[in-house]
Amino acid sequence: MLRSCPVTAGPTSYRLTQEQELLRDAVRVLADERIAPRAAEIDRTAEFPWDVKELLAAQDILGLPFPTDFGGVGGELLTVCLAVEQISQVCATSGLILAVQELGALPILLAGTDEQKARWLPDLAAGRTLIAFALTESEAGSDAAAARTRARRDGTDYVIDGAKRFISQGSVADLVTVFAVTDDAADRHRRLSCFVVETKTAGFKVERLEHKMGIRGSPTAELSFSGLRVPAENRLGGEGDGFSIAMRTLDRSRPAIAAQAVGIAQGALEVASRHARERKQFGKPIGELQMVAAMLADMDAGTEAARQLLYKACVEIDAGSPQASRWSAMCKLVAGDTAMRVTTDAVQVLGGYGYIDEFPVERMMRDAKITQLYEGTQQIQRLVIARSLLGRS
Ligand code: COS
Repeated sequence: MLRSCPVTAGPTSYRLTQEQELLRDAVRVLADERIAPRAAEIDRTAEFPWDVKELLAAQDILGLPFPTDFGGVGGELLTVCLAVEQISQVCATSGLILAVQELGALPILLAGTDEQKARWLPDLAAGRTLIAFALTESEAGSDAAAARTRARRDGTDYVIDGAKRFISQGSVADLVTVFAVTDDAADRHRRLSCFVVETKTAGFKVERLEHKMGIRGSPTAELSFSGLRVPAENRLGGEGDGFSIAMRTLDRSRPAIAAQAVGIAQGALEVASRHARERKQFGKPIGELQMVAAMLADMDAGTEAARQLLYKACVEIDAGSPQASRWSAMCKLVAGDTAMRVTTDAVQVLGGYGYIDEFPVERMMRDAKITQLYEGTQQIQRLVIARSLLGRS
């Protein structure tokens, strides 16, 4: 009988290496000792935590997405995700600093020439510069191919005009990978090209920052480009390659959002478990009440299932699975929904205490929501998975 479902390719099992376990534990300690005490304030002030960025740079954590040839310390997806998970367990905004550094740089990693890599990656790997990823526009969100920002060829330059919206860390980045239309007449998936824009270039402007429900320390910017000139050497790949570069980037970047989600869920589970042991009602810790115990058990099982799917997806993607889009979409879908459910239940376990900012679970619940929205909504993840299962219609 003909198989109708995707066959799992690449390694079928994995185990964290000793190095990965050491890294995970070291990042965990750093997050607990240095980042956790800052998390509530970062959320309250909604200011980008430059001190945390410096800490991640000094500890070589921002170098994790980059190969050693270009000044990084690895480039393995699983390792990046382990670090994002541990940091997000205490502060989702801080976890996003690493995830966005990877997201913004992926177009260079995937489509850059060796010269382009040598030009930009060592500073990014050292955390001397930050990078953002600018695909989304006000009228082109899920339908990324509908972008309208233009890049017109002018001699040895391109001139970019247009605007991008919802750009994570767009206002603090030194570089932005920008997707712009170079050929309006081309097929809708061949219209876009990708450029590395230096944000100090004339014509680049941060129009405004969004006021958000969660990940409040991570600035989400609206950017505009007005007659902004970039040399043709800043184009990644060929003209018309932009949509493909964006999709291949998202295949590799969505797992880091899944890692952020798993971290948030684990953080909330830990607060709820501690509370269930300490809080007494009816003469005993509430964790001994079966209804509360069952909630905690479901939260734990769900978080672990999301984590295992994430790690497996990372290994498959790193092994070059032809099903990379499917793995990437599946882990983000499952982890994002798990984070939302687990944090909501954590608030429930804490009762009234969960609803006030004396405990971190209300922040975690607000932070969890974004993982169901960005880098493709959960509906887009389902679309990607269904297309992989059923083919395109
Ligand atoms: N890798 C490489 N190529 C890909 C690809 C991938 N993961 N996904 C699609 N493509 C290619 C297809 O092969 C197709 O090529 P051909 O025209 O040569 O056949 C082309 O791109 C168009 O693909 P498709 O028809 O699937 O494109 P759609 O316009 O239907 O869009 C979705 C597909 C919806 C999946 C895509 O637009 C998407 O991911 N949207 C969400 C965007 C997003 O996540 N935004 C958040 C930004 S970051 S915060």
